[in-house]
Amino acid sequence: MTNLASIKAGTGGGFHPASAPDYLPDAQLRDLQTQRLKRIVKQAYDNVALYRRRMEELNVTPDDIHSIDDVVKLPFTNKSDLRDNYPFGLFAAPMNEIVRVHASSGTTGKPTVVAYTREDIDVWSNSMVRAFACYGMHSGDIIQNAYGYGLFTGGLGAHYGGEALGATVIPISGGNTDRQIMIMKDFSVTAICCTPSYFLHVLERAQEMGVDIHDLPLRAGVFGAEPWTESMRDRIEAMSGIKAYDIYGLSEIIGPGVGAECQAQDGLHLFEDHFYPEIVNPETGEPCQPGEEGELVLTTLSKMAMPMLRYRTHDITCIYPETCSCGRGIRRIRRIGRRSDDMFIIRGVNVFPSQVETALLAVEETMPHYQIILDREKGLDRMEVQVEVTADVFSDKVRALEGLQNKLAKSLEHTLGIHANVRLVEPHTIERSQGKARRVIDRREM
Ligand code: DLL
Repeated sequence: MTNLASIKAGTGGGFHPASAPDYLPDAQLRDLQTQRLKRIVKQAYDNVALYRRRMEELNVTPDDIHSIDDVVKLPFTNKSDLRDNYPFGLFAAPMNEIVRVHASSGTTGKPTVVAYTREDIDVWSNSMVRAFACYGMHSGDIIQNAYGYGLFTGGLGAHYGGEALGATVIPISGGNTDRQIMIMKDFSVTAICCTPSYFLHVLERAQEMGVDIHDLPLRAGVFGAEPWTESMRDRIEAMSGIKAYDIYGLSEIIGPGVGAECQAQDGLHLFEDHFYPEIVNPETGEPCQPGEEGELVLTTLSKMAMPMLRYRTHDITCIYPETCSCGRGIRRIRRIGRRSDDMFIIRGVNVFPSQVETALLAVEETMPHYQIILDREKGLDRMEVQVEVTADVFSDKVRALEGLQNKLAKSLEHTLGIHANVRLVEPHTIERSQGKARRVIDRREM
């Protein structure tokens, strides 16, 4: 029998991560990183035309990699490289060694595809186990996994990690909030994995249903896939009595489990024996000073199916120079508050304004003046797209306007994979900018 009291207190259970590289002395960690970098650079150079070409341009071969510091000799990789080599052009392993693919969420345009060998899946699960261990989770925990299952990495990433931890995983996926609350209660769930905005919605719905989360054994939330803030954490913790932990990751690097907060809740530890971090100036690509804010660049040190050399994440953060009070030696990054590009995340789906534009302009009668307004209602993200239509259309019958509105909503849903409300506005309603158009107004309170 599981002892719920001990689980709620975060004690008991068998798993202890002391043997994980989290605690390695610095010199040993660097040795491990060096060995792995040499292997992965060779894998990339020998098997991926793009990497070989880029390295040749820089006059670098795998023989030039002597230590982890030599990572700076390597070329950068961008999201556009994945799109340009769609679908399998960056795979470094033969198809019969690739056991899984995932793809970026939400678009019917060309998604970015990522691949895993059996060994890569093990690296991923192991990173997730280390993340869960950071939160004080262990075998005996009952995990409600409300990240979406499918091409998105959230669902299966947390799922395999939870099983590898020895916990009990409930693969409920996202949505159907009333059922989520029923299961949370009836199955004595001790930890939940979902986006922080969705959990806020769960909390609000639970209140309406008369369920007080404080009375349940739930003690930890594993929240990520979108930016959130300290005030959001305070709100969640006060409303539920659980500890709300941050988890970071991106599909190109592996999925969730690239970094995780520990119980100190003061920055995210990066599992840097597998995902090597640099911070660069987002404009120039030059390295930042220690502790300085910039763009996070990651190199996968272990991923054989699809190595990523110096991947530009566009996520803005810094590396903390001090070591953590928890005793882990692996470095921490500050939580991600913003990106250096214009991508925004709504209900866990990554959206670029350019995709909205494409969807709008696919329909005649619209003008290229639009604005995206993001709001949060009862904890749920809402997206409204305001778009100017020609004067002719606007003076038309209501029926015609409704027809156009529906057409646009359908086009958006088809391109983005999520619903958006469309509001047609008269010509010249949307503010014209002097420089960069302000496409996105984010009114979501974090
Ligand atoms: O969102 C992987 C994931 C799943 C992470 C579940 C955590 C939990 P992508 O869909 O490829 O992968 O989106 C990656 O989401 O570059 C960040 O901009 C953003 N992001 C992910 N986690 C966080 C976080 C998954 N904890 C992109 N805080 C990343 C802020 C986050 N932003």
